[in-house]
Amino acid sequence: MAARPSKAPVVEAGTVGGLGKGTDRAGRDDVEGVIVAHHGVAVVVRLADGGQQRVRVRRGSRHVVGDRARLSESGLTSLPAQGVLRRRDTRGRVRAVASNLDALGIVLAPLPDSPPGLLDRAVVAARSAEVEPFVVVNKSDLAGARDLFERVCDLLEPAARVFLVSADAGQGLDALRVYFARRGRGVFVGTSGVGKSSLLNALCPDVDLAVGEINASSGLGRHVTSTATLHALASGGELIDTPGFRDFGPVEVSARELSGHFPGFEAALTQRCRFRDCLHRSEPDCAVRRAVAQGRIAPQRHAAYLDLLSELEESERAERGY
Ligand SMILES: Nc1nc2c(ncn2[C@@H]2O[C@H](COP(=O)(O)OP(=O)(O)O)[C@@H](O)[C@H]2O)c(=O)[nH]1
Ligand SMILES: [Mg+2]
Ligand SMILES: [Zn+2]
Repeated sequence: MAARPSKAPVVEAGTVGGLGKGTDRAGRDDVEGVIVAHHGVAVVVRLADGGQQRVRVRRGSRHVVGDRARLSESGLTSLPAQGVLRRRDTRGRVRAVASNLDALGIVLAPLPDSPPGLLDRAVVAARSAEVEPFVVVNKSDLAGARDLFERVCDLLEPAARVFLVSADAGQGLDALRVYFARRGRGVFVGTSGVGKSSLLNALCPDVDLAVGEINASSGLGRHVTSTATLHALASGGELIDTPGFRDFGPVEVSARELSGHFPGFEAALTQRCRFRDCLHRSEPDCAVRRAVAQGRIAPQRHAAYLDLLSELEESERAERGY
């Protein structure tokens, strides 16, 4: 997929066009902008005046789409960011994929089914990064969509917004547009085939992403040249597209913090457990286990929490080397 951030001309670093007014080429006036595309060896910076500038960067540089960055004679410097979405790459290294996010949209559909735990992981990852999670149940035209929507609402509302839409039929999208206009910058995650690219196309018609492109190529996204691109929505807000983004573990949350972010535990945890560091596994006088016993938390939800907890403990042990 090629990045198409090109309402304004893209200019190679070292030329004058596209730079902010009054910029001094001797470097006395640095310019600031937002990184709107990342192509490995180059990034595209959107400047305050709407112009764009392409800047060469070292391969493996830490610039992330969504970063505010300062451009000077000495190169590009990303400023500290919040709301950073991270994942592990194929070699197990933690990588930032998008920054300064306000919202993380988890896309689900009746078909294809999403891997078990994806929704929980994504919600935990978002909350631990202080990004607001929301859910888009796509393909409302297919049987099973309403059931899925209702299940997700039971699980997440009122803690998170849930939308039922059809990207292909253009249904339910206005509510999503209003949400983006209010929240700001978002990103979609979800398993391949649920309709992330279709949603982006429907919300930003200028973008024209190849739908199904990753499915069609056996190389699982090897043909994708950019790691991410940022697009402005005509109705307000922004969307970052991260091709090939499929599943992720909550890479930053500790086993201790997990329950505080786990969907469905919010009400139970307004009460205290006997132990302040309770992991809600088998400790006595535990608020979560009490909620399970009283039917306020489904046993399957507790089991899902325990699975994720064990997984986190496992990776914490692996990182400490024992
Ligand atoms: N029935 C139906 N199919 C959809 C809808 N939205 C997307 N699709 C189809 O789902 C397939 C995968 O969509 P795509 O956007 O590539 O998914 P991605 O892998 O998550 O980016 C494509 O064949 C789309 O046409 C929808 O609302 N209803
Ligand atoms: Mg896609
Ligand atoms: Zn407890």
